[in-house]
Amino acid sequence: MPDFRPALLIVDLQEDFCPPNGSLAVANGRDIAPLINKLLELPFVAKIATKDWHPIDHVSFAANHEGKSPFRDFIKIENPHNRSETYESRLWPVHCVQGTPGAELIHELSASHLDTVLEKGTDSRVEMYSPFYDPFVSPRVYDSGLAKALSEKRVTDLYVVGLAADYCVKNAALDAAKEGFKTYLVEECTRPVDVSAWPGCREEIKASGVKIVSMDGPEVRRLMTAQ
Ligand code: VGL
Ligand code: ZN
Repeated sequence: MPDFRPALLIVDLQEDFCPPNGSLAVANGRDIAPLINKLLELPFVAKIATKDWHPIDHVSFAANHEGKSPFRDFIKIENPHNRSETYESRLWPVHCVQGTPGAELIHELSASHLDTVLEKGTDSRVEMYSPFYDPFVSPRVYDSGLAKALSEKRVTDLYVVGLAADYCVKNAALDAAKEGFKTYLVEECTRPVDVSAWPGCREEIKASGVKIVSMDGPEVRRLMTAQ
């Protein structure tokens, strides 16, 4: 039997991404907590939560760009080390500012079961949806060390859940697959910002090699019998 060393990655399950008060609340975002708590009871070799953890001058906040509106407007982000590498990124309301109540993990999450909490999006110059690294490639600006930490624990399979399905969860899953982990997105344990675009986004995630699985499917059930 090949090694099966599963890890759980809970992405950005924070107050600002949840109703009723989150500044970037994802519809029904809080409802996924009980199912994620069930996953936290299972024998993963690592249980990691990420926090979006922005400085107040973060490039993704519309408020930091005169005349720009959150959700509607985009901005060109340049690689701070190579101004010819650019891409268009969506602007957001101010959210998950370091040390504020909105940046806290939601209290419904059984946080005592976590072994690591990783902060991301801390460089004000770059957007970082993925908890692995920023989207620039020549050169990369920021690496969180997550891929290294997972390989040191000899993780083979990564189960990804959390918020938001179409941004940070998607990018976490895509990078995990790229890093060579067998990657599963547990669909009941995530919610998208943009519900109408989710079917297309879901196909894109599948096409990247990530398996979209269900709480009562074989990929989760096998964890209940794993040693
Ligand atoms: C996220 C938008 C901005 C996420 C983070 O966690 O999906 N989305 N920052
Ligand atoms: Zn953010």
